[in-house]
Amino acid sequence: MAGEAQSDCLFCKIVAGEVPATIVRESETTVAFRDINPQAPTHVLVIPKAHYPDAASLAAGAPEIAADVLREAGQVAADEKVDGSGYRVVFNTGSGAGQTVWHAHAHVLGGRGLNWPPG
Ligand code: DGP
Repeated sequence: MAGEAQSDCLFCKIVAGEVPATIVRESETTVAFRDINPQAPTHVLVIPKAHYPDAASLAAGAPEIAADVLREAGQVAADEKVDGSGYRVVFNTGSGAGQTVWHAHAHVLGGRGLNWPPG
């Protein structure tokens, strides 16, 4: 069923506490933790606790939780004090766009200049 934890999903395991992560924020519906391979001084992933494979399926299946993810992304930026200088929220969606973990997640990147267009 949509939203149910998947036994083979790395981020479901982080939600369950079965895989360690440096958690920086948690809400009723979301968890935020530091990316294992940071691409900027601040690189935090915000994920829904419920399993949706990507941002589009999250937005379609649980729009209120998608809003929670975006709100938490903004809170991470404020906590990390990158909101003043500017930060980026990225949902890689599909393997062609670089998605490698099939549990929806927002990358929150900041603390350095960010080029546009992205690579
Ligand atoms: P994406 O490529 O958009 O699917 O992003 C997946 C991100 O997940 C990638 O930046 C690296 C991060 N990641 C992968 N495995 C782990 C892990 O075990 N722990 C943490 N904290 N991050 C991970």
